[in-house]
Amino acid sequence: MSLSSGIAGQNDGRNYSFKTVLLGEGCVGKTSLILRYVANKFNDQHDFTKQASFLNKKINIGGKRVKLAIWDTAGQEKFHALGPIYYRDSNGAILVYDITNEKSFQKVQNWVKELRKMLGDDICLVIAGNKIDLDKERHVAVSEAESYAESVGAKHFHTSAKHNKGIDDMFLDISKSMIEKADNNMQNKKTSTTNRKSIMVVDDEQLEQKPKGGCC
Ligand code: G3D
Ligand code: MG
Repeated sequence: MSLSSGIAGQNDGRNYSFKTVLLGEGCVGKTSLILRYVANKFNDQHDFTKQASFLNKKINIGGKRVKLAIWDTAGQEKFHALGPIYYRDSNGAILVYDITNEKSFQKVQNWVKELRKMLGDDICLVIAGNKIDLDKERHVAVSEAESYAESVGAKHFHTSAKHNKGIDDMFLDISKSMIEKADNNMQNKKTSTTNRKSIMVVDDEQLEQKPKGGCC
C-alpha cells in the first residue's frame, strides 16, 4: 500500500485508505489499543512496537470500504523524540492518555496544540482516556476531559484495552470523520475544477487583429 501522498486514497467514492497515528505518553496503552483492535489480543508479545510501524485493518462502513493503516511508535515518545515525520501524512490521530495519570492528559493537550499548529484542520482528532478498568484510581475527571475535547473539536472516548471497551466505537468514529473529510475535499476539488472550466479568457488584442470583412 502507498502512504506517501498522505492524501486520503479514494476510488469511485467507495474505497478509502487512511493513515491513523496513535500519540501519547509512554505506557498509556497505545500499543495495547492497536493490538486489541486489530488482533483482539492483550498483553501479547509487542513485537511490532520495537520499530515504528503500522498494522492494517479493513472495515466496511455503510458500503464504503476503508483500509486503515494504524501507526504505532517505537517508544520514542519516552525520550520526547517523536518528530513531525511520524504524523505529517496522517488523516487522523488518536491521542491517548491514561486516566490514572494526570501528566499523560497534559501531554495530550500538548499534542493537540502541535498537531493543530502543523496540520490545521486537515487531520481528524480523537482523544482516548484509556485504562477505564482502573476507574478507582482515576486522576483525570471525566467532565474535565470531555469538555477539553469538545473545546478543541475532538471526540472523547473512554477505553480499556484490557477489557476491550470503547475501542471499536472509537475507530469507527474516527473512520467516519476521515471519510467525511475526504468526501468534502473531493467535492471541493470538483467544484474548483468546474469553476475553472467556466472561466473564459478573452484576449482583446486578438479580437482587434481579426480581419473585419471575412476571409474571402
Ligand atoms: P504504550 O504503547 O503507550 O507505551 P503499552 O503502552 O500498550 O505498552 O501499555 C503499557 C502498560 O499498560 C502495559 O502493562 C499494558 O498491559 C498496560 N495497559 C494497556 N492498556 C491497559 C488497559 O486498558 N488497562 C490496564 N489495566 N492496563 C493497560 P505492562 O505491565 O506490560 O507494562
Ligand atoms: Mg508502545
